[in-house]
Amino acid sequence: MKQYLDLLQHILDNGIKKEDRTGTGTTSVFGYQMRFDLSEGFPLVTTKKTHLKAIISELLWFIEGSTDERRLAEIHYGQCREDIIGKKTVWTANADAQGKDLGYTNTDTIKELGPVYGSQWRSWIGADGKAHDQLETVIEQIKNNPDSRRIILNAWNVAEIDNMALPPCHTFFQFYVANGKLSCQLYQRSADVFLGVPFNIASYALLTMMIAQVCDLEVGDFVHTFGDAHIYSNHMEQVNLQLSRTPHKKPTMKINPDIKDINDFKMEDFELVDYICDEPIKAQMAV
Ligand code: UFP
Repeated sequence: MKQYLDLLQHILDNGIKKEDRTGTGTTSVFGYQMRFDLSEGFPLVTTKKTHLKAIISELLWFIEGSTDERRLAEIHYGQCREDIIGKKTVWTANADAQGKDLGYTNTDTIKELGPVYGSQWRSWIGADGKAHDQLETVIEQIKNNPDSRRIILNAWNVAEIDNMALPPCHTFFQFYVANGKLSCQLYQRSADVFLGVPFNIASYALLTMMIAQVCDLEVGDFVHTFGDAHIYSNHMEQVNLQLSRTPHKKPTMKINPDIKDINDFKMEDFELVDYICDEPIKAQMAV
């Protein structure tokens, strides 16, 4: 994952120090692009151990259309809600901070986040009051009109941004079909490059693989385009440690080939093989 280390180095070399919403302070660049050929292996960062389970469960949770953080915990831990009380996910802090502030239900067993990704992906409410299933539409377009230049899923629903516990960071993505291969480009408006981006790369790589499979296509490229790409000031030591490491060979992601409907994927349909990685590096998430 040289591309990822190059991005960290690029920010260290060219970034500008800025204040931010969380009060932590960042070094950032505006505008950057990475490209991963998905046929060369699965782009999971190898220079620190990265937990794929959190990535897969979050993606399945988006696909399910849920906006309840406790449902994500159920998928992640494979247990029912009473058994996962107190167990955290990557969204718990946001549910307990901004979600609560917005007045959403926040108990041990329900933690509402407002109309975040799941809601926008599967039921964007249009001016006509009808729910639009953007994910289903994208898949239908890839299958039936693959040359279209309009195969887009947009999570940035302007009218609902203020009601979300966290406005979408991975905001807008587009698919492209050529030579029997499916490519995906994501525009990420805001990126915590040390903690968030390894997740975001793996998540969209996986989504592209899943959609390619249900559309009977091979995988092409994942193109990752950034707006504000930042390193938080309290992640600098961790970034330098990671940059001192040498990337290992990419692992391989095996997906159960029998799944032909995007709604049918389960945790157990994914197997990561040959993941050789370095020790995890802990860091505080800015909320
Ligand atoms: N962030 C990511 N990736 C994500 C996600 C959040 O990098 O998938 F959900 C980071 C980016 C930023 C913060 O540091 O979370 C969101 O803050 P803001 O809305 O102020 O950009």
